[in-house]
Amino acid sequence: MTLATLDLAAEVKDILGNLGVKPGSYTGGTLAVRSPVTGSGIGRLPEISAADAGKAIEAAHEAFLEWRLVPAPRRGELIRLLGEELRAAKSALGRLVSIEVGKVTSEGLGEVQEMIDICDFAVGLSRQLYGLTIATERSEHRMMETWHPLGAIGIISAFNFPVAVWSWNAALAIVCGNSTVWKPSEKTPLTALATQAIFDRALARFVAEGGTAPKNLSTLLIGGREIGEVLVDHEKVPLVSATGSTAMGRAVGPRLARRFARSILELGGNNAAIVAPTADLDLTLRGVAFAAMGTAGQRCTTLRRLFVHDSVYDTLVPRLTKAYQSVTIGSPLENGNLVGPLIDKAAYDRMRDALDAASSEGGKVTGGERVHQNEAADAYYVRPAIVEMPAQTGPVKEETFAPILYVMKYSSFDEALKLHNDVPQGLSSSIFTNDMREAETFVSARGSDCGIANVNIGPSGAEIGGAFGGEKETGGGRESGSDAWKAYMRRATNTLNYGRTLPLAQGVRFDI
Ligand code: UN1
Repeated sequence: MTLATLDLAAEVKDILGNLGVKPGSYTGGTLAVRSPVTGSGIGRLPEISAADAGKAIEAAHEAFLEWRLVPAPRRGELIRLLGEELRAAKSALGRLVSIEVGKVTSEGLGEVQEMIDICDFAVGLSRQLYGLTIATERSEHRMMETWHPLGAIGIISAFNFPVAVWSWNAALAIVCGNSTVWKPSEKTPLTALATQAIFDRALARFVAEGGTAPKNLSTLLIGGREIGEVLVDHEKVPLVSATGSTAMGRAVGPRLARRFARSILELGGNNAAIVAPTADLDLTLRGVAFAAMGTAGQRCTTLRRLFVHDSVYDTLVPRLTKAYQSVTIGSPLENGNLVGPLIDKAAYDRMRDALDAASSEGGKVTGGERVHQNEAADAYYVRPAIVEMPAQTGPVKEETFAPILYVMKYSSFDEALKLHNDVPQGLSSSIFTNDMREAETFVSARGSDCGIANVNIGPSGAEIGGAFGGEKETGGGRESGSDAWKAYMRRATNTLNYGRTLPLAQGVRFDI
């Protein structure tokens, strides 16, 4: 089937119907959604007003007041059911992700798998929300810490992981005893509607099993930037987890700080890999290809800068360039294609601007041209671009959300490390080497300055078990695994006196 004859609006209607989404929530409204696969319209969603968004947040706060009283392992049962519902919906929701974002089939399904994985993680976590007992200097006293639910948690997500990012936040926030309020990207509200319907089904099962759960535990707000602002400014929202560009983070961060609310910021990345003289070049080639071209270069963790040692440069770079020229680009719904479309024309324009800027800095560009425009004039398929740069200048220091890989030559490891860290962003990184000194140095205090540092795998495609996030302009937030759950709770330090005297700390006397 060619792109021109695909009827995605009809298929979307079927998928949403099967997942339990009512037609009124995606037809006849003001928010128009296009599929990047064909460029054609697939929905028009009614948007919430700012006043109603404020009321919905109040209701989410009320839900929190009840939900925090439910024991954590019981809260975990709801997330276990969510995981079951997601397993049942995996192929439909994965397909919808592919249609709405343009991800190739295995990546659309992989995104839903990531949701299932975090649910499993959160279920285990629901029995492990623990604090420490700490030695006290006072006799017959005990000091301990307790972790308590925080409130209605705001979630602002980006188009590129339209549902997984919600689940990383929501699964943890909910087992931690919070309610959630979600403002998805305006580019991907249909997958959000589907996810909300799946959540509602899990909640209904939980209640049918005899569980107690408030309405409005998970709220979805469909709307534009002003709705995001209501969420960010609402006094009943103690934490907002926001994923998107550094520009978005610069707008959101100070607004939250002004009212002393917490933030988890997951902003831009400008991820690099170093290819050392001892690297296994077959493995490197595959690792680089997936990390740089996968998801059409639209992951926060996409590989954007490659530092290749001069002893292997002439072996690796021509092979890589060949891979770029032969990679299959086309409908993400067709098996065999590895690179789908960019999200929209604006993304394509930014890619072209970055390539022009790179050329004027002396870069040698291969690829970057549009393909399939005769079949679908409003869809933006591009050949991934590889750019050999004389130095790390101009657009190389910026995040362009497109498949552009800047390649640079290095001769000493220390020089490569310095260049690696010499960008404003600090999300993910990797080194391909079989020299253990280099590998260990890369992950040490004087190595990569990123939140994620890998050896012999690319920077993208993280599992949910580790904490996800980065440093510097990436925003510093951590989501998903490890102890990221602590961000969704408030810590109290408790000192309990079980004696009959009142010794004061630090030897202070106050005898009345
Ligand atoms: C993102 O691009 O917003 O590590 C998240 C990865 C995925 C998540 C990326 N697990 O590539």
